[in-house]
Amino acid sequence: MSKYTIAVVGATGAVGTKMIEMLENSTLPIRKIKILASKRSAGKKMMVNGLELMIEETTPEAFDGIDIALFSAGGSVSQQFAPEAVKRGAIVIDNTSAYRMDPTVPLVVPEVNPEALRGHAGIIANPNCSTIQMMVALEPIRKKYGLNRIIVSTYQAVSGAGIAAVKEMKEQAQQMLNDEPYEANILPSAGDKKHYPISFNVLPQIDLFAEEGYTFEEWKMMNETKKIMSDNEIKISATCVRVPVVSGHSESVYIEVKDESASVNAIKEILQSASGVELQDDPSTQIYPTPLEAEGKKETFVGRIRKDRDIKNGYHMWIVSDNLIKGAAWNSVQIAEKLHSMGLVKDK
Ligand code: NAP
Ligand code: 12T
Repeated sequence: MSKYTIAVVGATGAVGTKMIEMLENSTLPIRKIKILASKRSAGKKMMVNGLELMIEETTPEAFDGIDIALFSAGGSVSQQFAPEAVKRGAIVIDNTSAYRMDPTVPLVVPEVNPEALRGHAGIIANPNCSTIQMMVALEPIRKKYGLNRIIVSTYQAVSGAGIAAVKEMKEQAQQMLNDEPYEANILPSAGDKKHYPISFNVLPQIDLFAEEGYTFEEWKMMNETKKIMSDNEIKISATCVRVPVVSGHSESVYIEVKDESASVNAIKEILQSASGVELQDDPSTQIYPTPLEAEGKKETFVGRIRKDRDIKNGYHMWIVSDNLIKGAAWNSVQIAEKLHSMGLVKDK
């Protein structure tokens, strides 16, 4: 059996460090891991699988001899280097939004649409963190009862915006507790003009504003859902909100199923045996998912399942998962494992 040389681009970042962790525990046959970042980190060392590895600068030549490249260093880095990696024979699994809506690029959640991998032309896109966990929970329900409509409000963790954003939140919290002056320089979006503190606050903006008053994060959720579920008819609207949580996105999700035979108990039963899902739902003992308890886990947790009081076929639920694990690093490594088990990685 072949063994793979795997590159992690953005290895020093919030997502990249988790990718390395997931690779260390993966069933993939790995010959070597190569860690790439910007010029700033080149020459520094990181421990990978008990070995001290040197971080290298991301250049076109760095992809010579690479079988699989996991990208998580921002959209512009993917746009610049993913085609270079593919040219050199690597399969790229891209965690940024650069290629997600490209019709030639599969957008994959392994529990939902692994077959889409068969059509790949070198690049595979990892969906947005908020989309992934919602797909894992809703696809088993959709398979059984069909889905007309989704309305989602997110409660997103700060680690989704990178290591610097988490550092800023902790500093603000410390300063606020000490009654000291504080600054806001990153959130809601590093690329926007105005900044708000996230500590002891809630911000109804993730990423920049785009068309019709929705933010890009909201558009990503709406567009990616239709692509992953291969259903352009599904009605979906999203409101994406940042909360002062380090890791773990939570979502309040309202759905309308097609089939009138659905019930709360039947939905619970489906989720009980769904792959990648853990049902945590018992109001009588206060069992429901929280982001702190989901931290470090690969599963998507679902609870608070209720029937809407007024809308026939309407259900509400609460979906939680670690945004850096299933939302990013684990979904990417899981895609690599699927590519391997489906025989889709070329032998060098
Ligand atoms: P982060 O903590 O800020 O880390 C950024 C990483 O990118 C660092 O390793 C950094 O290396 C590297 N980098 C920056 N500029 C580079 C360049 N010009 N060439 C090569 N490497 C460069 O950010 P993060 O939270 O890990 O997120 C990284 C990217 O992943 C985001 O921009 C986003 O596109 C994507 N992401 C996707 C999801 C998802 O929903 N699936 C979730 C979070 C993030 P240095 O140490 O050298 O600066
Ligand atoms: N702005 O992968 O800020 O498109 O939490 C993921 C997370 C973009 C993405 C965030 C973002 C993405 C965030």
